Amino acid sequence: TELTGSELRTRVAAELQRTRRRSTTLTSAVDDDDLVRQHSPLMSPLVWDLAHVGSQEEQWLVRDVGDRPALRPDIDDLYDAFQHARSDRPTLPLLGPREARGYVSTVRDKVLDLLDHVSLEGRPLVEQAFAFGMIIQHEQQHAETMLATHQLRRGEPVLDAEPTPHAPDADSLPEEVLVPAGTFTMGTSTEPWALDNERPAHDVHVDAFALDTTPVTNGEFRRFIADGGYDQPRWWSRQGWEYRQRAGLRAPLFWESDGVTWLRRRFGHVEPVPAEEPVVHVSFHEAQAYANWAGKRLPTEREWEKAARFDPRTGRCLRYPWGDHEPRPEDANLGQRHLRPAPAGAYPAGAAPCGARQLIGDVWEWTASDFAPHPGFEAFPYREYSEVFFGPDHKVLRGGSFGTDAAACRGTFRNWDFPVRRQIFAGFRCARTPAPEETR
Ligand code: AVJ
Ligand code: FE
Repeated sequence: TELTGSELRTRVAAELQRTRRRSTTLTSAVDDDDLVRQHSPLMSPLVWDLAHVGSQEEQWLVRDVGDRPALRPDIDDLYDAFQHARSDRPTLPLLGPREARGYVSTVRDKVLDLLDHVSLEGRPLVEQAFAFGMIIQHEQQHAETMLATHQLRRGEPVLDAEPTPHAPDADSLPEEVLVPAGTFTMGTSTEPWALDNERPAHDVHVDAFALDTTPVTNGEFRRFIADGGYDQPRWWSRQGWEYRQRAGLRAPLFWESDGVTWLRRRFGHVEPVPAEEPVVHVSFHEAQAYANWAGKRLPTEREWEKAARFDPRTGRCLRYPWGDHEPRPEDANLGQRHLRPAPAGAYPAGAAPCGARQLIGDVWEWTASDFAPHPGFEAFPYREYSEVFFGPDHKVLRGGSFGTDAAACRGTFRNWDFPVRRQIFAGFRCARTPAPEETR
């Protein structure tokens, strides 16, 4: 459904505003010392993320789309993620908290003004307000990054959230769902704000596979730990075992044991690890080791997307597991509404046609696949968004987490990271190649 020009402008303005409220919350919850401090060498200071978001908005919307004069060309380099590693960013002459807040609000005022005047036709960058959608998604992606910084931060809790919904029929769900062999259309050529790496739509054959109905839970992961999973190289790839040894891994990040119970630190709260919640803060290597131990494997990215989008009743793909409508609160745990995953089996309304639950929201799910271009990929609007990351160094994650906003999440959305990363809100579910008699 295409929106008219004025509906589109109204929607863009509302999304910009909603997104900025989130950035403001995440950067007002702590004092100025905490904003400029580095909470982990893996992360930028929060005040860097804030001004970086403004800098990208200035470059793409004020200068490029709006063709207006530059505001702060002198700081382009400071906030270019490719110029400075995250670990070095605290040593840069960054804008302070007050200056950064002033800068992002000045940029935003210019953008809201030009949104009323600029044509939304004639250039690929503005077609269906793409550049605005890209900048909204960019700010939301940094809001998730800032949330991960909050999780790494030591100290008293400063963020609040509602409790998660229950999973009333969790006990009666099958452990796995079966997806029959066949072709489906992966990716998209029609989703207006899809990023370059989600394009174009293309047909892919996928053999029959079984997929866990829900993500692997803390309770299940504890059994892997108790069975010596972290001490047995046979479950790990060679690289995974080397990493496990080097990093001294024994449990997911943020877990600690007093020898009897496992506790976890979550946004400043120390609490018993809840058995029924999807495990989060595990690396690709830990996910893969667990899957091997369980006699299964990680799903390929194609399998994940087919499970999440293919509707065998029509032979077509949906935008989301539940259909084509935007995520509602009863469909998925998105948008930092709950600062934790919901129990496995929650969100029956968000189930995919194959019966799998929680494919969108709760935890990012590691896949077995390297980040690679879809056939026919074209970098747009810049090579540094996706293209420079293609290759065997990055594994694909799918589905979004409780920290991901709906604007930056859909059935085709692709995320990627190094296989050793654990500070992101990542978990996984397992897949399995069924025996021939199971698929008859
Ligand atoms: C798609 C989440 C891997 O955070 O590095 C933010 C998104 N790109 N700014 C990242 C992104 C540029 C990206 N990920
Ligand atoms: Fe960025």
